[in-house]
Formats: sequence, structure tokens, C-alpha cells
Amino acid sequence: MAQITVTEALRTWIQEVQSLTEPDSVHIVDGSKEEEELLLQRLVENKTFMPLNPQKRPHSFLACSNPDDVARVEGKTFICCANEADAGPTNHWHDPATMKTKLEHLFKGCMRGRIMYVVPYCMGPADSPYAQIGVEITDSPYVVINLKIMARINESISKRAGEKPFVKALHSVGVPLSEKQDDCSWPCNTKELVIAHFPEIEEIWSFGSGYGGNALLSKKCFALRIASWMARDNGWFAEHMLIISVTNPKGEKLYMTAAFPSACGKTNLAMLESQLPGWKVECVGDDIAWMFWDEHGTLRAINPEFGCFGVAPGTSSKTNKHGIELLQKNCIFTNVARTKENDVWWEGLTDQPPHGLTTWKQQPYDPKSAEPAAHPNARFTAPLYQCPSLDSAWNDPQGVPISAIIFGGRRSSTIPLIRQAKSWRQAVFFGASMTSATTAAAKGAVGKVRHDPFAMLPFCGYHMGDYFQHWLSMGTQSQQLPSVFYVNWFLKNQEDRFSWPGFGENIRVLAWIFDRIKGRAKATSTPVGYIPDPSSLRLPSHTNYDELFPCDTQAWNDELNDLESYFSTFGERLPHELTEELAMIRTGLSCP
Ligand code: OXD
Ligand code: MN
Repeated sequence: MAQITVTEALRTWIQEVQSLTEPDSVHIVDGSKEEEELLLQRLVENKTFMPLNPQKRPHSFLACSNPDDVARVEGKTFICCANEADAGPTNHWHDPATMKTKLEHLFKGCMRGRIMYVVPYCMGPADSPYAQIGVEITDSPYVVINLKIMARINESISKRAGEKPFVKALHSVGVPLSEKQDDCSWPCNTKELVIAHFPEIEEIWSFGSGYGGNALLSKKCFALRIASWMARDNGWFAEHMLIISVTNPKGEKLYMTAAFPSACGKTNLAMLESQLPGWKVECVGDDIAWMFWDEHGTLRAINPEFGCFGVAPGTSSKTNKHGIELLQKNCIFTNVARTKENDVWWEGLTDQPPHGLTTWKQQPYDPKSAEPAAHPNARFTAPLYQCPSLDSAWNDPQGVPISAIIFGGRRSSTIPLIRQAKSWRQAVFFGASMTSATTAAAKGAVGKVRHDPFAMLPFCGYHMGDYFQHWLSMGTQSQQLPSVFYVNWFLKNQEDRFSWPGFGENIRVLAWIFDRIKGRAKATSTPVGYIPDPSSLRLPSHTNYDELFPCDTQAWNDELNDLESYFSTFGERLPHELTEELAMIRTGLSCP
């Protein structure tokens, strides 16, 4: 392992954290293979990791968390900016000074008996003008090994971290060890859990959880909450979006981004295996997009991440064949079930659970029990470069040119399969009006419809009204705006069955979007956007156009009334354009 000499700025911060948290030693991560093997060995010795069967899943590991530490905790996630009003009604605000005092108290001595890892990483291709450097200091080797998959980490990034401003992220599981005290396999301190963002000074402090977005601070904390603040100030977008290319049978290729709430199928869409002959989808990213106008006025996107932290349940060779191939080796699985051959399993992977399963809670699985074998928010961490449908430009420092932006939510009625915005103002209205049934990705009730504007409800680091304004303003900065669409894969019919087959068949909707952009697909103008003419959409034979394009004025009226009262929560910061768009739609629908 290399002996890294860090920049003075980074050294100063390391020393400050060291004297606050009092670890036994400090390890500056260099990203080497040797270091990875050492960390894996430590994780296996501590029983945090169980090595999986190398014949079935080489170089892969299973971790099972404390049952209290299984998802993002939105209620304990804070934006600590000077002015409470700037955090807005969708965030929990805390005064920065008192939060710092509270955190300093929590972090005092919290790494005793542990190694403090310093992890410099790069978000985006290292030579990209759009990339950003972050450093996470953590006492969790599980976090380090996940970050090594999720972000770009190597010796040259480590040496350079601190040359330019970098985002500081401090994380502790919050369980100091006294001398001779043995560690447990998943240390966490969920009673004291807090995740605090200081956007004005670009710092993140996270205490008490070792799980996902609570602990891998490059992801939701930096690449969305802090980055959305940076993006607003500097004229770019930091969005909860996948990035794909779609290629038609003529070999023409277009890039698209799509925003869906957590656990609504972004990874499946990003890795879609086309069911339409000649059409192909390739993947640039499955969760986060940073987008910028280039000097020609083209919107370009990079994926700041290097890996996927996807929801395992429901992933199968039927729903996501490329995803299953992605997971063949070099992966970490968290909270999935284990087979008797020491491989992984989760609900949906096969129609029937294999015999002899051990659940994520380390119990023998009882198929008659209501308890699933894998936690519904069980995850895989996988290197994106293993994706068999990776786009050739996935690592391009200049990013990819975006022709379409797609919004979508999980709704069983009212919202049609696909529609296109008629203007940028309607496009922003589409994003602002997103609603979706909640999933297990966050702690709390599942299946409850909530507003989730732009799929950014838990991730926008500032006032949502200002965020809508930012989107509107960005639309004045180019003559070549991408086309914007809204999809809903989750409509149900009167028998409570899904009306749309989804997954690989979603290519039919992507093909319509593609043809629309090329001026080859016919649509009808309605108050809520352009709707495909039946002849222009390649519908599978067993689907029913009317079920996919419900036309229920009363339901839309209820939708608009609900949206109006939601919009009113943003007070004076709600851009008037959205109120005007809502009024125009209402008039068009002739709603009372
Ligand atoms: C995620 C999420 O982990 O959105 O990507 O919760
Ligand atoms: Mn996500």
C-alpha cells in the first residue's frame, strides 16, 4: 500500500477530526488492490462480511445489518443553513451553530478503539471539467469498501484531494470500543442518529447509521443535497436521474435522463433489455445525473457515480437480465437471504424460494411466514463497468448530450402511460407535480401516495420553490432545450392488475419518445400534454389503449385541487408560472 502524502488542507482537517474523535489509528485510502484485500479480511474477521461461494459468485460478500438500520431516515436528515426559510418546507432545518455543538458532543471520542479511514474520491470522470472531489472520513470499513465501488478512488485522487475546495463528509457508526471490548458485526447507534448537511460550507456530518444513503455520503448527501445547492448557485442541475442511450434499428442514438422516486425501477430502466427488435438501450448511470449547458447550448450529463447501489428484491432475469449479469462477481449484498450453497437470494429472483434459505435476520426461512427472506430494501453494490449494456460514452469526461428528460411515478390511476410537455413551463410543471406511492427505500409507511417533486423530495438541499424557479430559469439559457415527458408504468385495471407489462416492454414508450424527438410520431394535444396517437405507439397486442390513457376529468380535477394545496405550502417562493400552468390545465379540462 502506498504511503500517501496528502495536501495541507486535507492534513489540517484530518488532524482536527482525529483530535475530536480519538481513533486508535488513521488510514488514508489509496484505492489499491492490496488495501482492498486487507479491508475485506478485516470485515470477514469481524463477521460483518460473509464470503459467498466463490464458484457461484466470485469475490462477493454478504452483510446483514442491525434490523434497526435498514433504510434512509428522512426524519433525522437535516439541512443546516443560516436562514431557516432557505431550507423550505420539504426539509428539516436546524440552526448550524447549535447543530455543530450537538455534533461535536456526539463525535467526541466516538472513534475510540477504531481505525479512522480517510477516503478521498472523485465524483465523475477524474479528467472531466464537471467532476468534483469529496473526502469521507469514516470509522466503518464497510463504508470504505462500498465507496470503493460507488466512487472513483485511486492514489492520484488521494494525493490531489485538497488542492481545490473539496466536500468534507464525516461519518461515524457512533460506537466507540473500550479496550478489550469486541466489536459487533454491524455497529450502529440508531438512537442518536443524525445526518446533517451544511450546504454553505459544503460539509456533511453523519452519526449513528452504517446503511446506504445514511453512511455512503458521496451519494445522496453530496451528489444530491449538497450538489443541488452548488448547481443552483452555478447554473447546472444535480438530479435524481438515470442516464441511458436509446438506439433505433437505423443505428441513430439519443441520450435521455429519467427521474423516478426511490425503488420505482430506475436501475431496471437503466439496464433495459429491449423487447423490440432492432432497438437497444445502453446505460450511463442508474441513479444520479449532473447536467450542464455546454458552449453550444447542449445539455450534457455525467454520472457522478462509479457503481450501482440497487434494490435487490424484484430483480430477476425476467425483470432485469443485464442487472443479473452485473451481479455475477465483485459485489456486496446487504440484507438479502443466503442459500444453502452460500449464494444470495431475494424475493422475485426465482418464482419459488430454494430450500434451506437463511433470512437476512440470520434465521432459517419459513415459507409460510409473512416475513420475507430478504429485507424489502435489501441492496447490491456493484461496479457499473460490469454492466453488460454499458454505453460506450459512460466514462466520457465531456458527458453525453441529452435529448429527452423523463419524469415518472408509481400511480395506479389517472396519470397516463406517456405524455409530452408542450412547453418548458409545462415541463417544469410535470416535474413539480410528481406523486408516487412510497417504498421501503426510506423508513416509514409503504404504499402511501405522496408528492415527490422531480423525485427530489428527500434530496433537494434547499427550498423546493427556489428549485422550481431554478428549473424555469435554466430553460431560458439555451435554444435547444431537451423534450420532456412523463410516464407511469404502474396503472392498474378494474381487476387490480397492472395494465402495462413494464420492464423490457418499456422500450415501446422509449421508442415513441425517440420518434417524437425525430418528428416521426403523431400525438394529440390535450391540456395535460401531447398524448400518442394509437397508431404511433407500438403497443403489445394484449394491452388496451383506453386503460393506458384514462381520461377522467373528475380524477384530474381532484389531482389539480390536491396539487394546488401542495403548491400553496411553498408560499411566496412558488414561481407564478406554475400557478399559471395549473390554471391553464384546469381551464382546458373545463374543470369547475
Ligand atoms: C437510493 C434511494 O438509494 O433513492 O438510490 O433511496
Ligand atoms: Mn436513488
